Amino acid sequence: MGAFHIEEADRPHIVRLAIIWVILSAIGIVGVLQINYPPYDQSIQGQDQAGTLKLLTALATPVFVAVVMMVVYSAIYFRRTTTELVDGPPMLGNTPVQIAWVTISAIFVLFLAVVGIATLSSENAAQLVGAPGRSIGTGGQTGGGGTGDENKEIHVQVIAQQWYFTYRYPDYGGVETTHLYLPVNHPVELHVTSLDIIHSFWAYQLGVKADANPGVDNIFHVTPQKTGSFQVRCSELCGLWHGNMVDSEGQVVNQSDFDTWIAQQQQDFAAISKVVPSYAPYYFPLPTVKGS
Ligand SMILES: [Cu+2]
Repeated sequence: MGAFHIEEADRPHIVRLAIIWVILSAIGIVGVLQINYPPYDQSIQGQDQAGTLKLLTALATPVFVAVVMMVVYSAIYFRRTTTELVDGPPMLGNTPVQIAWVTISAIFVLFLAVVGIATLSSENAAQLVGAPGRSIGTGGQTGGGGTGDENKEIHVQVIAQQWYFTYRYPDYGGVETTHLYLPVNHPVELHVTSLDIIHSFWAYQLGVKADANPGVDNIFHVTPQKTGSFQVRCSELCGLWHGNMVDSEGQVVNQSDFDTWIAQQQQDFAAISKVVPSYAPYYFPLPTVKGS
């Protein structure tokens, strides 16, 4: 019991460990900051997630280095050379060690809490988790914040079922497709639902993962900021062909390509859109569309 005391013989070890720790931590932090973190930057929201992951990895690096360093160092310098078993000095009741332990841990945890709260309260995170009860097809101004057509969110209904996704565009007469097309730099409001059992819509590169529950209109926001293809898969085990709910043909395209594509879709869908409402949570695709 009593004051923390460092044996004279231990000082070189402590100095050496401190130097090794600082050097390896610095190298480690520089190294992990070079990594391109998932879900990358195809959408503004995905970029935020990647930034948070990068920060947390950098913060964890000194802790990881300290643990590995002490294990390796101890294995090298303090390995048992005699057959005699000797207990080390007891740590229980060592007040300075306890205070240091609690203080350092508390600083880490509080810092992470502040970073986490700041990230979650940011506009982009708020967009991504969405707000319940918003009606669709009314030209809602959520997320984009602007009043002009440029910033008006495009609504897309994501309909999951065993075993594929269908997408409907209520702003364009409810046209329907099995591959998700989105224009670049344009806020999108996703309405995720399911026709049968629980699925999960996961557009990994866009940073969107949304539960698809029957009878629930789950609202998410995303703003793609890079053109290119992306993958959509189901991330909720939903039966025999769950693995079939993967689609690599999602596309983020520029505005004119999107306009051309949606015009073509509207033409193809014209006959159907006369009898099917542009949006309905109870909507079921026509049997002929299934499996296409
Ligand atoms: Cu599934």
